[in-house]
Amino acid sequence: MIKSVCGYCGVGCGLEFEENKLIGDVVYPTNEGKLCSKGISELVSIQTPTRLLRPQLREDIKNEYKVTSWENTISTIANKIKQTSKEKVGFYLSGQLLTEDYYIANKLGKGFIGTNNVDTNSRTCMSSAVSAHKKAFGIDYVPVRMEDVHKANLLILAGANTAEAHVVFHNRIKKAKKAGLKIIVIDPRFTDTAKIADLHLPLKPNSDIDFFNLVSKRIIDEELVDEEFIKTHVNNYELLKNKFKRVPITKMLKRTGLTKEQFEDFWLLYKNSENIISAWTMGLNQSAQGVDKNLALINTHLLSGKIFKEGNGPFSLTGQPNAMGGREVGGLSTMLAVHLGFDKESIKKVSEFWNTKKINKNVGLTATQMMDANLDVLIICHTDPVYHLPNRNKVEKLIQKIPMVIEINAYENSETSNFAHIKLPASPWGEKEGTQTNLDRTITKQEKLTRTSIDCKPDWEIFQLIAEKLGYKDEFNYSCSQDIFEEFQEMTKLNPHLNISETSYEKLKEAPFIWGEKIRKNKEFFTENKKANLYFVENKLLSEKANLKYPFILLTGRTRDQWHSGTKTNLPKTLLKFKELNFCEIHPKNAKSLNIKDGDIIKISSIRGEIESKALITKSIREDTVFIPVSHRGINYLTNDLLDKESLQPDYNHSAVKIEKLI
Ligand SMILES: Nc1nc2c(c(=O)[nH]1)N[C@H]1C(S)=C(S)[C@@H](COP(=O)(O)OP(=O)(O)OC[C@H]3O[C@@H](n4cnc5c(=O)[nH]c(N)nc54)[C@H](O)[C@@H]3O)O[C@H]1N2
Ligand SMILES: Nc1nc2c(c(=O)[nH]1)N[C@H]1C(S)=C(S)[C@@H](COP(=O)(O)OP(=O)(O)OC[C@H]3O[C@@H](n4cnc5c(=O)[nH]c(N)nc54)[C@H](O)[C@@H]3O)O[C@H]1N2
Ligand code: SF4
Ligand SMILES: [Mo]
Repeated sequence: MIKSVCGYCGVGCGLEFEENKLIGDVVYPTNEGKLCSKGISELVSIQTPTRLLRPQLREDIKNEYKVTSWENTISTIANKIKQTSKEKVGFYLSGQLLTEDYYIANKLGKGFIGTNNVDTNSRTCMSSAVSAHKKAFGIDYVPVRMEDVHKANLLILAGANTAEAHVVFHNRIKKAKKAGLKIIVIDPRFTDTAKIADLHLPLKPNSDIDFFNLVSKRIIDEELVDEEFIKTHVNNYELLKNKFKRVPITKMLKRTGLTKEQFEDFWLLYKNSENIISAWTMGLNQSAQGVDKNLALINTHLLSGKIFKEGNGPFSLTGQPNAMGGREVGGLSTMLAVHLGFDKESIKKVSEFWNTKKINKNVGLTATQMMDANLDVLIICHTDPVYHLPNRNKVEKLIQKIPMVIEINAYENSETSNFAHIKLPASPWGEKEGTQTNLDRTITKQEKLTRTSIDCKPDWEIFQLIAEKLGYKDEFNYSCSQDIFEEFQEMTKLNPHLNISETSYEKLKEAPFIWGEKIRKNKEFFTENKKANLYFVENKLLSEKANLKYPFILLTGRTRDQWHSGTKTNLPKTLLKFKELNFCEIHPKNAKSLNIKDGDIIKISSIRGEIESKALITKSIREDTVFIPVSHRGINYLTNDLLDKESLQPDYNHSAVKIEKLI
């Protein structure tokens, strides 16, 4: 029997593999033996005919790909990089990469090619939370663990649909509910998660800042502020107190679209709860004010002192399996490595550690900037930007201007593959080993369960080959992923709060390791004066607005059994019984006025593009919105490419669209 971990979502469920079968690991702390349909089907996805199995190359994207050798593709890439100025090279990585893969790519890009254009699809996912954590706590740190739901009295889920996106954690929430946990869901849609809520608040899209400001005001007005905690642990309270007090109730309530009664129902549950966790995901992060939305929520916990206590705290739920590990390594272009930035001292430390003089002192391009930056070489690994970036028609135009696009993927049917010149076959989950950090800082070892397909290589080996061809053989001299992990562990000592060096591959084979537990025990913040920062933020109403021509706001999100673009889950021979993947939720009133019936094929358009889908008429959606899941591969032809100005995360969820019936 081999123990491993699911490679899909941030819950990171433990698995056991025996005689070609996968089951949940009963003693694993996060899932206690449970798995969702995606975890159960991990093995199926390795055996599909859509696997990418050979390196392929073409000079022009109008041509067909031709199968070629590793030697040829790696030489072509290295030669091109040598001829290109370093600021014209970009690495587009993924929160689904293992820590070892991430580490190597970051070291190669930032340390040796000398470009900080090393970013990740986590930019579209977690970057607002990262920025807010750093502003409020002085460090990118999640102060809550999943097991805390059993100690909480109230769980607020804001813009998070755990029933479909963090399925096994959702089971745990249901268990806690049976033992008395109260649940409030704040989401414009009546989601599957809302079905288990004691209270659902269908607020207007993008009014979360107004809502949480009302909560902060009320905490202050009713003297529920934890004065002692504030005195020792929080900055700016006296300075901002009156700003919170002056928040205009009627105006803010109107903006949220909630009634006074709904807010009072919320408040009754809130003020009577000793221990409160507020968890959030894309409904807050993916916004033109994603960082501010995060801060508005975090404020409520700092004011009431409900943080760093069991069963309490602001809980950002990471989406991808290793988005957290990527942050630890330094996989964002706005960070250098191991939570260090681009200040002089950090650059010196990292340069010495890697024994390089090539590190550039300026932050690099973000994933959301790379397409529009006249790059000459773009290496895309374990992600599908043509599918996932907003305003796809524009992305398709821009990517065609990049002379060399390299795609490292384990499957051949990504949307990006239509725009790449070189495709390199990676070994997927099950054919490789390495580590990943889940949403509550738990580091787990993924094990190799079957042989690696002949011409496929683990992602780290592919970066190693490129490094060797560029002349960095000694600097990238690793014989296995353990070598890399150990170097990374050594590097984390440059930033001692990352106590990752306390574990080892041997120990991880037996049990997971949770980093940063001392931080919450010692109530440590990492700002200059070691206190957390309150920020007063206001809703600037930046998102695209519905108008006469495009009268609905499009919300987007997950479906339970599908993983994003579906290369691994939407398979012909899948064991999964899919929930519907392609639909557009429309309120019955709108359906009636547009003469649309359930199941009708409809056209949805925005100012940027159009797609077709199937009408699903439901009262679970607000009248001013429609919902299309990201399992519709064309979703981003519609979405707006407006970004949060600090995190540069897209405002995916708030694009104005219209609907027409197709005859
Ligand atoms: N409209 C809208 N757009 C969104 C979002 C939204 O909510 N709404 N969400 C955003 C968010 S949060 C995210 S995280 C992104 C996700 O967007 P993507 O990351 O583009 O989605 P995936 O389909 O998960 O892409 C992963 C790719 O990795 C490949 N792969 C699988 N295994 C391996 C491997 O072992 N090695 C390598 N090299 N490749 C492998 C898969 O075949 C697939 O092509 O989408 C973003 N886009
Ligand atoms: N089955 C499955 N699970 C997944 C994934 C997958 O592809 N498939 N992907 C993983 C990844 S990478 C991620 S990032 C997570 C995402 O996890 P979640 O964010 O929980 O999933 P979404 O379905 O994107 O849910 C976002 C919710 O925000 C709501 N929302 C939209 N706008 C607003 C707003 O302005 N305010 C509020 N309060 N809510 C709003 C939407 O209606 C939606 O219900 O899921 C992870 N888990
Ligand atoms: S909840 Fe997430 S980690 Fe657990 S089995 Fe499902 S997809 Fe995998
Ligand atoms: Mo994500």
